Amino acid sequence: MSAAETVELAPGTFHLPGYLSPPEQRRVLATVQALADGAAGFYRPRVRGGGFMHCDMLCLGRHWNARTYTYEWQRSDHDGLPAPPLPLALARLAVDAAAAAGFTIDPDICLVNRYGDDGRMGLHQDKDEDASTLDAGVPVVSLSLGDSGRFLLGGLRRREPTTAIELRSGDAFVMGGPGRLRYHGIARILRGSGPPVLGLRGRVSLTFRQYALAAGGS
Ligand SMILES: O=C(O)CCC(=O)C(=O)O
Repeated sequence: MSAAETVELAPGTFHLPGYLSPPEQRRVLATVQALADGAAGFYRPRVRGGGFMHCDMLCLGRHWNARTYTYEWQRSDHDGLPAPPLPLALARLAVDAAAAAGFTIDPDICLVNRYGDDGRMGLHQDKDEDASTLDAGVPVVSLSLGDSGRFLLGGLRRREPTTAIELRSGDAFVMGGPGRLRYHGIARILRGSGPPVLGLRGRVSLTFRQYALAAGGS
């Protein structure tokens, strides 16, 4: 990890530019690509209104069901396969990024999002984890790879104004404590802005979460 700075943008909301070094980015991407090549790879989720999301997803540890907005062990809204386990090496990166922002997390879920040139994600809160972690403010930690994403950071209510932040390849972002339930989204992908050496077209983000405070919480 090579974070030169930790920028607190709002209470509990931290941007860690350049958190992953180029070799670390390559390692994380290689891990994601190996998982993507497995039986339960990326797929395009369909949300409860019937439309498709504007990114592909690959859920590790637990699967996030885009129809029910709940976590489950199998991808019941897609192919019924079990969610692949979350590799320890990835989880450790999230633990360390959280610690750099002053938080602790024992991540057991990672949602990997893959955005093409026209990828985006609407403004939303991450609130489908168990109340025990939400109430404790256990953070969501994200890592970005490839092209930059224009990240929108809002407040605790949807109608509050948003601030745009460019998340570049290698950046980490942490929302915990009073920032845990802030609205956020991805407005657009800045095509061709990623480091050429990574060889990734588009953007990949990994967002780590802890489902419940008690180990093995259901
Ligand atoms: O791609 C990102 O950086 C944000 C992803 C996100 O908001 C989410 O997975 O909930």
